[in-house]
Amino acid sequence: MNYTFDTICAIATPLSTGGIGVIRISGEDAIEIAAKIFNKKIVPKAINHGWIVYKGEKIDEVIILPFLAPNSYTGENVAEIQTHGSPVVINQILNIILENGARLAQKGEFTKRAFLNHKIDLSQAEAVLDLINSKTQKSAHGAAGSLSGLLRIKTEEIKSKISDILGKIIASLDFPDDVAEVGYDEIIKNIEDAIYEIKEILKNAKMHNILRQGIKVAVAGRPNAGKSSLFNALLNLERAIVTEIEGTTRDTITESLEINGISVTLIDTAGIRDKSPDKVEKIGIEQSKNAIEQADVVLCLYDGSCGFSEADKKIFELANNKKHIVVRTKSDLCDKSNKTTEDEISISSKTKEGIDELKRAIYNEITELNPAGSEFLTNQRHQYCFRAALEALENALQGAKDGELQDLISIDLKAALTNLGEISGEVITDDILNNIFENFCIGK
Ligand SMILES: Nc1nc2c(ncn2[C@@H]2O[C@H](COP(=O)(O)OP(=O)(O)OP(=O)(O)O)[C@@H](O)[C@H]2O)c(=O)[nH]1
Ligand SMILES: [Mg+2]
Repeated sequence: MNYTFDTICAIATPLSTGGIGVIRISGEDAIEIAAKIFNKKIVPKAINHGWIVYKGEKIDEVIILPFLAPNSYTGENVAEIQTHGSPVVINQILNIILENGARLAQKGEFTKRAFLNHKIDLSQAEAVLDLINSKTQKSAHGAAGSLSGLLRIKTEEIKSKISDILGKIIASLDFPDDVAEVGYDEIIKNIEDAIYEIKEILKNAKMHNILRQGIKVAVAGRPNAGKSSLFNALLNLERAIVTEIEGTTRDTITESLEINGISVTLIDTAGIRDKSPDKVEKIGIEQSKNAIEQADVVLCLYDGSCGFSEADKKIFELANNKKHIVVRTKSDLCDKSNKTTEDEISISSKTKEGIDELKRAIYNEITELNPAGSEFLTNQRHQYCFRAALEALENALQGAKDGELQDLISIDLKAALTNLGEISGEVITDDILNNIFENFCIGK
């Protein structure tokens, strides 16, 4: 792969009014370009305080932090300019930098350069994105673990187990007179160890995806079942309109909350009924069905004060093929012993009875509780690589158990190493690289 490293620049902070704004310049000419627009000499490794000057006019009082290659985020010369946080001023300074020879960075180009200049591996670059996008403390913790290299270290450990045995096999094949053939027991033991480690990581894959992306929970049921009341109770906020009139909620409403460190998008839906909905309600009902379709978990509500009916059953059937929790509402109005199903949860949005139990049930529904599993985060690309490596190792293991020629076993072991090498980016194609960095924002 050939890359040209010209000098790039971008605004690194959100473009809105704030205390400060940061513009980053990276590349061979970064310090030189910063010096051209600054009213003082730039001293390396120092905090430089002065003014950005353009055509003799003072533009903004700034601080410039110069980092000399290779001791910077990108591994190149970097100048970080801290301006006052006015979008107008920040844009003006960016334009002046562009006029002086830098090019506008593409999405994720700073982090891509950090990877290409061997400052971080690919799993760490991806962790930067996860950390920026973290919605909860738990996902930030996992992303920070990956950023600090925990995923890389774990992958390296597995790779070294495979490399050890592969090295011995190759040595005995290349120098049959000097090196004895490796015992099949030893080969089997090493492969089994590597397989075990990979399976342990993949066990947490679902949890990692949930931590990274959050989940969607839809509140569904007949009109007046108490959906909006429960929606408000879960949010602890009077967000949705609640009345005794059937068909109060017309549109789906979405809000975010956190349950035990998981980001949840909660969706209140319009009550579903067959009888006499008007045109607007009909559209709402269609939206409700879509929301159920797209949700990870559906809360199926029925009005406990009226009892379970055929109409409730019909709605619950819409959620049959996905994770759902049956919720009996208005428990303050009804006899608690009168349950329809064993594992339903009785709640009252009025007295808040059962709300915490319901939150726990949502959490249990989506996670196999494994607190140790969030030390680092894997994404779908890593999981794909681990699965491919696992498949190759299982082939190798079968071969070893069958006493196959070690030459053939080594082919599968090499394939597993290649798959694992893709995680850190040591084996990588341009397409994969571009895909990864496309998800970043400009300036990172
Ligand atoms: N006593 C009592 N009343 C409740 C409870 N939950 C909801 N209600 C009442 O039931 C009625 C309907 O509640 P909503 O939350 O608007 O019901 P909904 O399912 O959103 O109804 P639609 O939006 O019309 O589909 C309102 O009068 C609420 O005050 C509860 O836990 N206890
Ligand atoms: Mg409602």
